[in-house]
Amino acid sequence: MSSSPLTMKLLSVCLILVLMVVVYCSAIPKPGDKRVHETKLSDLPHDDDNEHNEDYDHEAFLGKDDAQDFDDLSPEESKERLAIIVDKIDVNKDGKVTETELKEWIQFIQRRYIVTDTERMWKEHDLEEDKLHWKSYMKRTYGYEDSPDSVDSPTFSYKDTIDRDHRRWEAADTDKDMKLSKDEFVHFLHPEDSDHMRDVVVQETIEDIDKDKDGYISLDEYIRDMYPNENGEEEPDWVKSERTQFEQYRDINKDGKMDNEEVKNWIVPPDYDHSDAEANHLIYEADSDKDGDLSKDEILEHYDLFVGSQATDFGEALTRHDEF
Ligand SMILES: [Ca+2]
Ligand SMILES: [Ca+2]
Ligand SMILES: [Ca+2]
Ligand SMILES: [Ca+2]
Repeated sequence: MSSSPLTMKLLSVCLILVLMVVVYCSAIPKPGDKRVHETKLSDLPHDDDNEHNEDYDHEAFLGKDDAQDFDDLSPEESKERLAIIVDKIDVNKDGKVTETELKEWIQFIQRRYIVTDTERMWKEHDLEEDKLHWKSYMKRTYGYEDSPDSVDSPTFSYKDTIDRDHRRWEAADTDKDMKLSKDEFVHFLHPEDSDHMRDVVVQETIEDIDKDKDGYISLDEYIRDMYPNENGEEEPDWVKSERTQFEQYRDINKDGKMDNEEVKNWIVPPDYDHSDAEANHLIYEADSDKDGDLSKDEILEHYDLFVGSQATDFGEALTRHDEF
């Protein structure tokens, strides 16, 4: 495997849980639970023990909400709706989907997700003159607006998480009026997509993994974070390959640990574009005649790569119906 961040497996699994708690439910998060690892197209891990996760592709291609809708359709219905989407992706209407068209579509889906997610969260907060005050955020998220600094404060037990939120808040508050506009709130919720939030994201990652608090991520800390191995079992191959990853690619200056710059390279690699990688992957998988583009027939033939259906997500669809 290459050093692509998509191979981060368990880290991404942790992130799903974290985002479910923090972003969607807005429930009170457990201290230290919130971490952003990378700019991703889905909260799901892309590769899981070398098995490709098709839900990741579906969410990258459709967005989370639509991807779930497709999972309830019959294969025929899924294909019908996919055919309509293909016409939208094929912007110049030449009957072929090029890699560029596919990449732009994936980016559009990603932006749409961020906008709707922000709108949803924004509505949940009490605003004053269309700005979110830190105290309202505290009250909505932690139940109280009291500062966590005193032992008697009802928010004291969340001090670490609140301090972390506050640091992220200050980074997102670009005009420094201590309130967040909706645009600033986007960066607070999705810091992984903004250049000016990168340092905060890097800091959050280091703090989570750096158990001995020396400011660096050692090989041991890196591995323990992905694979705690409390029973002292023999490491599976993917963990061994993560060790090699660390030694060969993550620890650039070979001093046995990752510093700020090295962590930044890991979680926000300068030369890595997720939408590019995903478009490339989808074309590679579905381009039967190997001409570099996807015809509608090629896409429909590989429909389960792009969208789900009852046939591909049968178990999952059942689980979801149980909720109603
Ligand atoms: Ca502001
Ligand atoms: Ca350390
Ligand atoms: Ca190093
Ligand atoms: Ca083709």
